Amino acid sequence: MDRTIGTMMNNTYKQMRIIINIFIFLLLPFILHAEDGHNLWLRARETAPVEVICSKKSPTLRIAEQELVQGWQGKPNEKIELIVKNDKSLKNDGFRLTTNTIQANTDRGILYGVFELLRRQQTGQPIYEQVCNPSYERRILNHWDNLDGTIERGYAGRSIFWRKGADAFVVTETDKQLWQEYARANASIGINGTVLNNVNASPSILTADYLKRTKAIADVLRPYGITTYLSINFASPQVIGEVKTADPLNPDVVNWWEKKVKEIYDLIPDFGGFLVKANSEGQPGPQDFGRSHAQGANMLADALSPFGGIVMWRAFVYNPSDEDRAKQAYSEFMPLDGQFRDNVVIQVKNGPIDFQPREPFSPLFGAMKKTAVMPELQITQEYLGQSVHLVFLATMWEEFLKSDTYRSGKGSTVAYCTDGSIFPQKHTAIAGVANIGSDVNWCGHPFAQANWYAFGRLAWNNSLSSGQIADEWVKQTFGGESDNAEDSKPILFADWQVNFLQPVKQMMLNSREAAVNYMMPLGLHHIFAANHHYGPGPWWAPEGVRKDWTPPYYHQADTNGIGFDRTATGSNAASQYHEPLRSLFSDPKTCPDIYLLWFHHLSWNYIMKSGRTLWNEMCYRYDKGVQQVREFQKTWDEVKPYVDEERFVHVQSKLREQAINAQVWKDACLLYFQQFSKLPIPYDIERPVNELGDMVRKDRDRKNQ
Ligand code: GCV
Repeated sequence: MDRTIGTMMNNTYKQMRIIINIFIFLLLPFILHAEDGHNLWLRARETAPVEVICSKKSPTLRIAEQELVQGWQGKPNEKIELIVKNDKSLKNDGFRLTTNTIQANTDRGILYGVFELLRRQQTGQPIYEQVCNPSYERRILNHWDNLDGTIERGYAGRSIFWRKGADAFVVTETDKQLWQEYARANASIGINGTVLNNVNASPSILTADYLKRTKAIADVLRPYGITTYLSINFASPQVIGEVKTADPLNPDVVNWWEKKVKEIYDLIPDFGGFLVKANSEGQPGPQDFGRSHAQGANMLADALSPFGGIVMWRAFVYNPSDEDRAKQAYSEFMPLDGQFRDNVVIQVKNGPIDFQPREPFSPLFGAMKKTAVMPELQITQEYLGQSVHLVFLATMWEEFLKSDTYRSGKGSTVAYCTDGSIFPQKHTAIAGVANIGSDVNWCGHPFAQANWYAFGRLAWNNSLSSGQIADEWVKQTFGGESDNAEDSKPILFADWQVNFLQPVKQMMLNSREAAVNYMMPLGLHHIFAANHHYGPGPWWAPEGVRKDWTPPYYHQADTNGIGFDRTATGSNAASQYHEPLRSLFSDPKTCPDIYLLWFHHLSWNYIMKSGRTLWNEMCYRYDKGVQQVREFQKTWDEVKPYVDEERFVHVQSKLREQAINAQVWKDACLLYFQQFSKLPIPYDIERPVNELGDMVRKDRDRKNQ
């Protein structure tokens, strides 16, 4: 549902404003300067004077005023009024935008309105009277940052919040500056919360020194509208308290958490609450004491409730049992529907396994009707080339949010099932696992910044298209000023649009499908080499390792065929979906090709919708993925005149590595699976250039290092 409601305004005047706006954007000169990417999509630009009127004063409003003054690109000397006033059509931090006013119920809303206005000026989008309400009440980053400064699945340096050593608890001016820049970037895209530490949480986070540092961070983030949350370890009362158990029904445990929560709120009065990974991958939880997830979550929820805090309780659970891993979260959480307090939100990963390049949506979405459910997306590219591959994730998230669950009839998309449109939930939220670290450009790969940006934009408006997000991001990140060392002639916008914006946008929009093609086409999943989740490892299955951590568990390749049978003849995970999906997924003839091997084990000679055999189709898809990356390289080389040297060279070298890796993926998977199919790789596609034995050996040697 598009939440922006265009209203009123004389049409001719409106059209004039649009034309003036676009005209101003078109006139912007392009002069190239070397850039290290630290300024993200908020790069300094040529601005005009503006007069800002605001009768109320607050730190957030002061920032809003400053942003307008520093970023104004509209008509010089225009007057803009910021009005904090109750308006029933505004939800949470929503705002009403007109050409000369920004009105909101909250100071945060004003700040978001300012950033929206500036974004429209910078990207040439029209400004007219509109109400813009956020899709989700809480739009939260999850940092998997450890207290020693490392980041689990982080590929862009060390934590910006935590470090070990003598100065672990010293808050420097440099720290504060970085936290402020981080907060500003988040505010500019509507993110309003952050969980500062890893879900694999150290109990120490709740000790005095860490809470003091958390307060220092929260104080810097607050004026930017960012609420602070922490991940907690369920066994904390036992580990750092004097309590003999962590049983959620034990009065001493309840008492310990109540006191701890009070201590936190004394330091941070607007603290958001806890994120909990319990009884998952070795983390402690209520089941250690024979209690359910609901009993564990509710105990924490009751402690937080007097202060307005919430619990985000993760549904990422799976045991080394015989039950298909894809089924386990649903099996465990569905019976608990209706048992959770209204300040508990169940945080569910987009897919039923684990952030794979492609998964169908988790069947929990829309199924839990009496419990608040929030999506968890992964911005850090754990399974999508980390900070080496250019993969724009907005297309994946758009596919996910627009997936129809059919739970309340046709059109019950994941977006509507989670944003309050269908089910009344006291709190709505969405989380993204951050890709941010201490690297100068924050995210490692210059294009990985686009994924942080896309998460924020979709969290604000879950109906935005990935095309629009890419368009905005490219304009703000590469448009505007530039200073081409080879040729200092100004670049015309029309020229830039055709020769840079369009091809780069297209490359971004194709990039996720390319990654799926060269890594795991046709519904294949989790066939990575051990643990690092980067390169291929369809062969990896050492003795003694949990079966559901090894690729053969997922691809099930044998001489008869390939794929995981999740129909009634297999694990029957398909039955967890609502009709018509259950039937659609269960029949290979109607199952979409993109999920075919997720739901079916099919013979190598199975005839696909394309008319090709499964084996041939697989070969073509792998090959296509490699060709797509080769095309990205050409695209990037061709846009050289329009990018500063620093970012051009950086991306060019990343794309070279991606092309090499894509080739390895194709060769490894095709040569490995060919041992079972015993069929030739179609003769019209490029031959493998790597030996299977070498790739397996390299993988083994790397692990032994
Ligand atoms: C934080 C996957 C990742 C783990 C991560 C886990 C989770 O298993 O590989 O690094 O742990 O998901 O989401 O809890």
